[in-house]
Amino acid sequence: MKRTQSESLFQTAQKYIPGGVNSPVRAFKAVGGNPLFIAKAKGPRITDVDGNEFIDYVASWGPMIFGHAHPKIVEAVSRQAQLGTSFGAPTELETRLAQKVVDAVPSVESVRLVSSGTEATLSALRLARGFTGRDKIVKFEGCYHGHGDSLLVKAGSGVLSLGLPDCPGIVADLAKNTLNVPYNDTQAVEELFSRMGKEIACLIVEPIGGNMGVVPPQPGFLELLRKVTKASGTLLIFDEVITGFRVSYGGAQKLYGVTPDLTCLGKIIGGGLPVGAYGGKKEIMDHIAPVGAVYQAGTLSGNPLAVTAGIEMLNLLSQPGVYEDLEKKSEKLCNGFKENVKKAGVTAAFTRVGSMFSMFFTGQEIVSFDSVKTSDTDLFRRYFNAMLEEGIYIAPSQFEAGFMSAVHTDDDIDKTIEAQFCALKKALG
Ligand code: HOZ
Repeated sequence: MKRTQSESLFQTAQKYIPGGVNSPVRAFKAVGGNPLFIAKAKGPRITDVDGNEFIDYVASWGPMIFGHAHPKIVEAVSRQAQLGTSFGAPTELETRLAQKVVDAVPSVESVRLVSSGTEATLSALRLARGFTGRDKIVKFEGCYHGHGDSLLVKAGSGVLSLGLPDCPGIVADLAKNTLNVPYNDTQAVEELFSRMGKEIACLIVEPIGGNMGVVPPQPGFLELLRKVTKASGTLLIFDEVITGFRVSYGGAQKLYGVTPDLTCLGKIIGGGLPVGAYGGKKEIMDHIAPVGAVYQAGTLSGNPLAVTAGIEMLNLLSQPGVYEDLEKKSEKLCNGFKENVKKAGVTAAFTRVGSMFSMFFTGQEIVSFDSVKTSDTDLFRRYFNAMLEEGIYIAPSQFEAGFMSAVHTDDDIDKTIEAQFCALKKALG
C-alpha cells in the first residue's frame, strides 16, 4: 500500500502540531507506523491522500451512523451555510434539536447544547456538584468521559491506548475527589456508597463501556447504580456520548430501562459536526445560568451548522427499521469474524451491543478494565496493520469500539469478513 503522501503530510504536521495530530489516538502510536491522512469519505468508505480506499468501521469514532457525506446532511448544512455559520445568538434550530432530544431520551426534560462530549461531561459534573453541594465524584476504571480534569483518572480511550500514567497537570486536590471503581463490580459500588454515599455528588458511567473497547453492563449493574445513587442523594449521570442514538433512538437508558438524573450526549446529535449536550430533569437543569448560578457558556454552543446536521441525523435515525437493520448487519459481521477466528485458531473474545462491537485478543471474559487489559496488544498491532493492507479501516487501538453504519451493504460486510480472515492469517505470521 502506497503511503508516501500521508508520510510527507505527517512530517510537516509534526512541525506545527504536537505529535502531528489534534487528538492523540489518531497518531497510530499503539499500532506502530504513521497515521493515514484522509482526503475524503463517502458512505461507508474513506479514502486517504494516497488514493487508498477503505471500508470504514471507525465512523469518526461513532457519529457517522448514516455513513459519510450523507446527501441529506450535506444539503441541509450547505443550505444553512448560505444563511450564516455562527451568530452567538439564539436560533429556532436549537429548540428544534432540543425538542427532538427531549422527546427521545427518557431522562431528559431540558437540555443544554455545547460543542463537544468533553464539554458536556465537565459541565454535568459542575452542575452535579453545584446542585448537591458535594465535591466527590465516582467513575469507573477504563471509562473515558473526555479530558476534563476530574475525569482523567484511570481513564480509557487514548490514555489507555497509549499506556499513559495518570495525567500531569491535574491538581492533586481535585483528583483526590475522583473515586474509581471497577466496571461491573456491584459489590465495590455498594461498599463505597455505604461508606461515603452522602459525600458523593454524582456517579458518572458509560452505560455500555465504549472507551476500553466495548464492555457491556452485566445484568443488574445499571439497576444497582440507580438504586444506590437514589438512596444517597447522589446524581446518576449516564455518559451517552457514544451510545446515545446509537444503540437505540433513546440511547442505552431506553434499551436497558434505567433512567439516570443527567445524560451527556455528543457526536451523533451533531451529525458529525462538533456538538455535545447535557440534559436531565428540569429541576436540576434550572440550576444552570442564566436561571441558576452554575455557570457554563460558549460562543459556538448550539452552532447553526452543527445543529442543522444534528436535526437531519435524528430525522434519518427516526425512520422505521433503522436499528433493526443495524442489528442485523452487525450480527452478520461479528458472526463472520467469530467463524474466521475459529478457522484461524486464534483466541479472541467478542462483545457487541447493537452496532457497536469489539474483538479482544484474549481468552478472558470481558467485564472490566482488568479483563480488557489481558488482550494481546502485539497481536492486535499486527492485525490492525494487516486489516489496513486488506482495505479495512478499524480503530488504531485494541481499546476502542468498532461501529457499523446504516449504509454498509451486505457486499461490504462479505468483503470485510473475507479480508479479516486474510488479515488474521497475516497477523499470525
Ligand atoms: N475520544 C475518541 C475515542 N474514543 C477519540 C477521538 C479522536 O481521536 O478523534
